[in-house]
Amino acid sequence: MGEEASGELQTEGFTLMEERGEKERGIIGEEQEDEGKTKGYQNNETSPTEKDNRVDLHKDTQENGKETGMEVGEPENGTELEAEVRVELFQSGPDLQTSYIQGSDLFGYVGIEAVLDQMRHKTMKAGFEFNIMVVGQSGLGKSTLVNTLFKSKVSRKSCTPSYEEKISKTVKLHTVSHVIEEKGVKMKLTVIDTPGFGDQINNENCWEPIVKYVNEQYEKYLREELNVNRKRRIPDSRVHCCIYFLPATGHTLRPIDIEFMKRLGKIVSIVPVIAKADTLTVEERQEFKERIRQDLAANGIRVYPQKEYDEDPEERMLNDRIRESIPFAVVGTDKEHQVNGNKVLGRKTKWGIVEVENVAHCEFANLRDLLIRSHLQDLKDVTHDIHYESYRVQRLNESNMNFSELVLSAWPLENGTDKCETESHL
Ligand SMILES: Nc1nc2c(ncn2[C@@H]2O[C@H](COP(=O)(O)OP(=O)(O)OP(=O)(O)O)[C@@H](O)[C@H]2O)c(=O)[nH]1
Ligand SMILES: [Mg+2]
Repeated sequence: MGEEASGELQTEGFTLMEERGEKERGIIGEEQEDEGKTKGYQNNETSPTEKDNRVDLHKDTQENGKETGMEVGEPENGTELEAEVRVELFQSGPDLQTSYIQGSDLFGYVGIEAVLDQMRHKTMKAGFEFNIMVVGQSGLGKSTLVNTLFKSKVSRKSCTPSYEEKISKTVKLHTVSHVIEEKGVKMKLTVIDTPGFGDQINNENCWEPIVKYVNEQYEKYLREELNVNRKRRIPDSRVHCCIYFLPATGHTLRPIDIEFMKRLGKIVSIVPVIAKADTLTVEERQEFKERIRQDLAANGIRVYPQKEYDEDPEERMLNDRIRESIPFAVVGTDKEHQVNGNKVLGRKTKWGIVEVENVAHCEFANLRDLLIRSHLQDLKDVTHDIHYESYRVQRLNESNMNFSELVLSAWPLENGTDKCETESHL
């Protein structure tokens, strides 16, 4: 706790899940490679049609195949393979035995879907990382919201009951991590709390430390990737989501909000929220939300989830609903109160208790669900496939594909994270 760590997240003893693309390729690729090795697979040239209709099996795989099928579930009647299945009995020697058997005679179920179980198992073993950053003007409740997130259902289990943190003004980049385990799946949730910005008389370039931090994490990842002896799983400290706090003014976006989101929206997934939403009436909140959406569109600001990354109509429908309710009007607290015999996180006022996790009171639960329940993997994918990819392309172009130069050159952002404090509640 409170350990100065030069911005480096503590990942020892915790293995990371690779990003979606890598993971799928990794797992499937690995399995195939292993099979090839252990079963003496020989890659014979075949026509594409032959390949399509062929299932390659090792001598004793017929039984294994059946076993796997049994585990996952029996095939439905009438689903036997129509096409002829060519079974090749492989031998490690140069002689290759080949025999032809009708698919329906042999089996009706190959068991490919078992790959899902394999992927699940691997993910459960490896766990994964998710990093959220909170940004906004000083006093808007960023640190309080971080605490709320950790005290809410996301990590109630992992919090010591007596853990009470006095929230004070944040003066430097501060990362807090929890390992949350649910049904055997481990997630390391890291929240990067930033000091309030925009408090100076001259706020020119006040977003620079944030841009720098985000890029530094991409740079770290890139260097690990380019390493000759790279780690099997690269530690991922990249910012998967940036929650941007808007003051509940009820007016329009301020120039500083526009400037910040325009810049950051290009390098990270931004989720804007209305801070201290309990200070707005229901009508004011609705009107303000509407006005912000108009301002975002008018200024060409790209916030998450972006339309162009929707993968199919189903995802579009889900994301449209989110886009209609963005920015989420949130309330944060570090206190629990008794309501109808239950302990709830809330803000006590003279008029009653604002329950933070109650969707009728505020949209904190919607934000939490978006981050953790519904879009966690998508946020990681967008970070890896879009934002990190652009950074990577730009860096490699800059160094003119000269990997050694990139790997050996001095760390350009060396001093960037030395003001960062890492705290872990593991
Ligand atoms: N009314 C209301 N007050 C809040 C809310 N969240 C936090 N506060 C209060 O606002 C004050 C500032 O909260 P912080 O969480 O320290 O704000 P911050 O954004 O981290 O500020 P810096 O660390 O200076 O950047 C505290 O007194 C909180 O109790 C909220 O949702 N509603
Ligand atoms: Mg703070």
